[in-house]
Amino acid sequence: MKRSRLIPVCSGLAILAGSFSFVGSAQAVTLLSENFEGGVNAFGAGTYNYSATYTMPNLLVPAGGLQYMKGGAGIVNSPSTNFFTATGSPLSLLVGGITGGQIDGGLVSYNLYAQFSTYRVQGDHSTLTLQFLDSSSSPLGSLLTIGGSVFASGLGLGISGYGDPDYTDMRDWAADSLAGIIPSGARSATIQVIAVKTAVGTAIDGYMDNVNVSITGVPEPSSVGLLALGGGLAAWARRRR
Ligand SMILES: [Ca+2]
Ligand SMILES: [Ca+2]
Repeated sequence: MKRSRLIPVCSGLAILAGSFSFVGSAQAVTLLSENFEGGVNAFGAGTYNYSATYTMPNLLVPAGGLQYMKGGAGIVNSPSTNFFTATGSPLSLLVGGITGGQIDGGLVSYNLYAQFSTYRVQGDHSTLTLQFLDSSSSPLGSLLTIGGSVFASGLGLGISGYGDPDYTDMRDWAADSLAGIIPSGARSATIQVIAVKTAVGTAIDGYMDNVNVSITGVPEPSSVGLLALGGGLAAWARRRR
């Protein structure tokens, strides 16, 4: 499910970096990293122990550890939704030396990553969402999401006979990710989990683990570099004619 638009941008910048000077150096900054191993977590959400065998072992990289996030209590035999907003949201994007100029120049990328599972075949699921906001804290661009209903319904059905012998339809864990360029004008971002239960059962079993949201800035071309770039492009255009 890897969806990335970074490759053409990165290769283009690599070509430029080989020819022109840049201010600063590339930097990757983690906005949020949560493995749900602590007594409290960034979403203020409850956790289950893997040893409870409500789901399959998480052997992904990074591995699941001892605990994962659950979706909380729902309404008995009724569809239910819980929202968990990451502590500190909206989180500033002007961190680790990243500037508004870099963002507005299309030079800062985001990467959204999390691991997902669910309980048996009830259809419960969690979605990790990222919403960029402008300097007035108004939403900018579309809501970015990973996980969710379709992803959860595509999870494998585990190893027959694992854990509780009654649970022959437990779900595997799988990672989903999304990467792209932060929209011009963005200055902060809200990270949220939406946990949804179908009409079946009681608990909202949208399971998540190892959430990681990072942004990576590519240095702005220096003014000298821009002048050289402009001259180079003009010369290139003349040659084309
Ligand atoms: Ca964990
Ligand atoms: Ca459930």
